[in-house]
Amino acid sequence: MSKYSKDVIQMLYQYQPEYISGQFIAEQLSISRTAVKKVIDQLKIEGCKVESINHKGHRLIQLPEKWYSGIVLPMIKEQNVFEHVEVLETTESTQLLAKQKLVGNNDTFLILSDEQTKGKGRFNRPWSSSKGKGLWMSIVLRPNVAFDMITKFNLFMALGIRDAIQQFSNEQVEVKWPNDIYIKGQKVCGFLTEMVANSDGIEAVICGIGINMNHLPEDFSEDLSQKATSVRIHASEKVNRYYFLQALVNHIEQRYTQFLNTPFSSIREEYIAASNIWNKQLRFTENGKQFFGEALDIDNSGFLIVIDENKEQHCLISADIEL
Ligand code: BTX
Repeated sequence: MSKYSKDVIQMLYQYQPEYISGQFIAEQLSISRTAVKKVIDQLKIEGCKVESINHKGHRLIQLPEKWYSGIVLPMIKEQNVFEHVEVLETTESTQLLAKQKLVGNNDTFLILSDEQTKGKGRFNRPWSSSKGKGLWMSIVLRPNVAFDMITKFNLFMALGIRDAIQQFSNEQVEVKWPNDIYIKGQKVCGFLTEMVANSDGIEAVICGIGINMNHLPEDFSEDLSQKATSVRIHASEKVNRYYFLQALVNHIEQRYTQFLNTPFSSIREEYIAASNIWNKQLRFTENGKQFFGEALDIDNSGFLIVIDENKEQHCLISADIEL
């Protein structure tokens, strides 16, 4: 990617639907018109829909499929939650990178990658993050709260992510307590919340979010084909990842404000109604131990109340649940 492509695409994005001349772009970026033309030709080769008309200039007629930091940055900045944003073509894991980048500063930020080569789920399980199809990102926030609020944070984020996916899905989108989002019994998203804390409280929360966006059924590997789905599979058309990202950040911002200002009890009913774990036999794994049972309730602290086959009640803070 050319050194100037970020700036050129940013200008095209910010001026859309207007045309801007090559001369104007060249002046703003202090480069030659030939350099501008080269960048625009390259953007077109990469699949950007840029219309160029003699004596009028260039305009972006549609948001591209590929991630460009020149578009993501101004889009996210409008929403005020994150101080900076990093957009990568590939990385091992945005979560790993976010944990490295939060050290020695107090910034809030978002890292997005088109592909992860070693995406991770909970307990170090692999998270499949193929190129171009999904939304693989980690956010770092700095809530000034005690470390035991992390569970509550995760519950609010679940609803934020659910809300965003629901905006694009024709089918009902459900939360599988505590870390997954499902559509019609298949996993469309997995997320996890980690933290860095000291005795005064939380220094940073790192929330990693993986959403299968434009996968078609044949895009999933054999082991995932029965259990995974994508937003696209349940939407009317291919999802533009920029519009989705904008909606997601918007919902995250709303739920984050709610998390900071209200107790879990204020969203408890909503969370229960959005959950897909009721009235069925479930297999639970808690600290390596397995048992079968039924979910009864989620209490005001966000703990899951479960009754096992021996009629014994459990109060779970986190667990693996198989539907
Ligand atoms: P989890 O441990 O609940 O889910 C992992 C399990 O989900 C895997 O064992 C596998 O069975 C299944 N799985 C793997 N990939 C997919 C997929 N693409 N779609 C559906 N099911 C899948 C949930 O962990 C938390 C996942 C967080 C992923 C994000 S992506 C951005 C950030 N970076 C990173 O490395 N992780 C997070």
